[in-house]
Amino acid sequence: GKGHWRYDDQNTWSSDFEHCNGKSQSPINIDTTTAKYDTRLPAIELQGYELSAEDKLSLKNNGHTLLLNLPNTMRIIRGFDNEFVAAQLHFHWGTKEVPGSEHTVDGLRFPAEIHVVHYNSKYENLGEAASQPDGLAVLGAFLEIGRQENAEYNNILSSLADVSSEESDIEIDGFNIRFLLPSNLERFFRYNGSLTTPPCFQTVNWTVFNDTIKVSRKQMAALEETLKIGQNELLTKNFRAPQLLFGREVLSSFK
Ligand code: SG5
Ligand code: ZN
Repeated sequence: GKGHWRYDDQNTWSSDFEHCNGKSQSPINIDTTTAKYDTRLPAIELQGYELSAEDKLSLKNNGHTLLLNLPNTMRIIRGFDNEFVAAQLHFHWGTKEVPGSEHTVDGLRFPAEIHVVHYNSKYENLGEAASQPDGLAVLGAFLEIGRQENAEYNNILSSLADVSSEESDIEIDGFNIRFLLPSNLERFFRYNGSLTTPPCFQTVNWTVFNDTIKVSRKQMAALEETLKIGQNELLTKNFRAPQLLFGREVLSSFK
């Protein structure tokens, strides 16, 4: 019914959610040859990302993604015209056979993608901000497979079995969220887009980092093979197809 949506229904999202038919939708394919180098794009500066074990965070399988709720003390303090407060982070992934990032680069899809969702501090909360034109800033980065285990990602991935059922959540200890993002925050792409899920509000100032994050094959497999939807279905391939640009410009912070 209305309000419910699935990734395998994405071509019909707009019948229940009109914004999904808009002309500034996300994700997109980032064409690095036409991205426009902008010397005035400032590096992203984060504040308060260093959480401690006393900060307890809820980690949830909501049937669409793996979602980590963040305290309202984490901010982007530079990189935009306003300050943005972190609300949650989540992931998009595929299977061992099918990569599952949402953005693609020169037509290439990466194994997975992390999104850290922030809202403009001039609004009360995420819900208020989500429908405002200047409401949201999402930081996105690609996950690839590397030789070594990524210790920082184990803060989340080691608890996956405890949220394998849909709608289950657990409390995990805070840690330095900065380390879930690439070490280089100066090289990124920037464009105006939308939420990549219904209701597809066109209110997101997107930053997609050029550098990737590496996790081990085993860690990626845990993300791909642990979470369930309902009784029998694996939560996988939770990515939306690339959307048309309709004349939008993609900026890059680097040559
Ligand atoms: C996530 O992507 C979460 C949303 C998030 C969207 O998959 O969607 C779901 O899990 C559906 C329930 O987070 C929430 O809904 C929080 C409970 O949407 C928002 O953050 C809305 C403000 C879309 O975010 S994304 O564009 O970065 N992929
Ligand atoms: Zn997302």
